[in-house]
Amino acid sequence: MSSPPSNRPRWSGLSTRAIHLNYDPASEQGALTPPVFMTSTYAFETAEDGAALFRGEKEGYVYGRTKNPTQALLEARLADLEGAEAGLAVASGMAAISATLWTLLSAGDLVVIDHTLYGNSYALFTRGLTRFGIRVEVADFTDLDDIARALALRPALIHFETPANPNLRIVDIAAVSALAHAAGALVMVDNTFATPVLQRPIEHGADLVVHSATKFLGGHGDLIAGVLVGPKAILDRVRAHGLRYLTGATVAPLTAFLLLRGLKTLELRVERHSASAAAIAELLAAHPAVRRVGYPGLADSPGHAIAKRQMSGFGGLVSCELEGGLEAGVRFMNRLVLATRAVSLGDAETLVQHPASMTHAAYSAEERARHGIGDGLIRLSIGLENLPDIREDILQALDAVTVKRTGPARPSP
Ligand code: 4LM
Repeated sequence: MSSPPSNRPRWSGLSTRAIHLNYDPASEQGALTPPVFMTSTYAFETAEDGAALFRGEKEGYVYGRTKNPTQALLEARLADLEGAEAGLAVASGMAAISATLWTLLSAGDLVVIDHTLYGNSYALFTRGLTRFGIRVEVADFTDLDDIARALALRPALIHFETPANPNLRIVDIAAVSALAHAAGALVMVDNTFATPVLQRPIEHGADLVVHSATKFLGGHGDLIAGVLVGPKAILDRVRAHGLRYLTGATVAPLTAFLLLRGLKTLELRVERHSASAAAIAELLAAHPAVRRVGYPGLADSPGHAIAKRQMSGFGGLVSCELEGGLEAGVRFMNRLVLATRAVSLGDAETLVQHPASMTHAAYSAEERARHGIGDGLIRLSIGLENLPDIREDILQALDAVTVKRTGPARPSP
């Protein structure tokens, strides 16, 4: 694949860079769309060349488990969008997190995590790493005193999500990063819910950013992939160890191509997801059947002031608890017609799921209760359908579960 065309300016617009960065059609016979390199291995000109590539004395492609030109273009664009030095694309979000942890941590090290994470991320830390002698401390990252307590234990790394899955809690990236750096810890942030369109954690002091690219980055519910971006020295190590032999979790060239395509419309899509989600959050907050709404864009939500500082919009996810609790929540989900009952998020389709029994089932019931993931919590990923249709679907399902008032009917005027 071509190197950055030297005669082009460095565009400032996020979509412009997502569409054009590091590719010049002239270098590929005029092809508008970058070719997909469907190859597993690469020819060495001479045996000596091959040996030099293996020793790392020569730059180039060797074998598709660690690098492919389609993947390299994707990685350059992802790093650029997040304001990072380097990027790495892998087979899933879980692969991005695990390849990083297996590379950076050793037995005896301590990691501090926020208590509200995607269920399998939480399981990887608390049930997976701990089997190999890595210690894990859970803290409340919205409470700086609790973080200070955990940082006094001298972790090698801290990890959190903001907005967090599933309840959209907001963590102050700048404040937490400053405390962690003072304690000598690396800061890793899962930016899946916000995407670089709305939030770039490295600008606020984070060292490493991971994504489930399965979600908004891909955007069409047709791929599984993950991303890590950060300093080149760390990314080189994760590629050479975490990807090459600790996980072998390579992204397929065709998946890298679909992600490059997804990035071209990322900004457009995220803006639409966010605008519709904000409207749905308002609608839910005003509805008598709804007890609580989780959406950082609501002026009275606990993380609103921090979210306004570190995000340029509030994203496409909304959570809520109904007055009738779990039972009403299940009836509400089953009544939806347009919205699809499914896990995952960031797709064109509006999706609805029940975290306690689905994405966060890896937490014990006691952990969920302690960590603010209520049994009645419902998570909506607001899609790209027209807002009046999404609205109508949600309203009809809410009306079906609204407890009808008993007593005499109001006299007609
Ligand atoms: C879901 N989430 O919530 P892969 N980080 C975050 C996530 O939400 C996820 C991953 C990592 C959901 C999947 C079913 C914040 C996943 C893991 O699924 O391995 O690409 O990403 O619905």
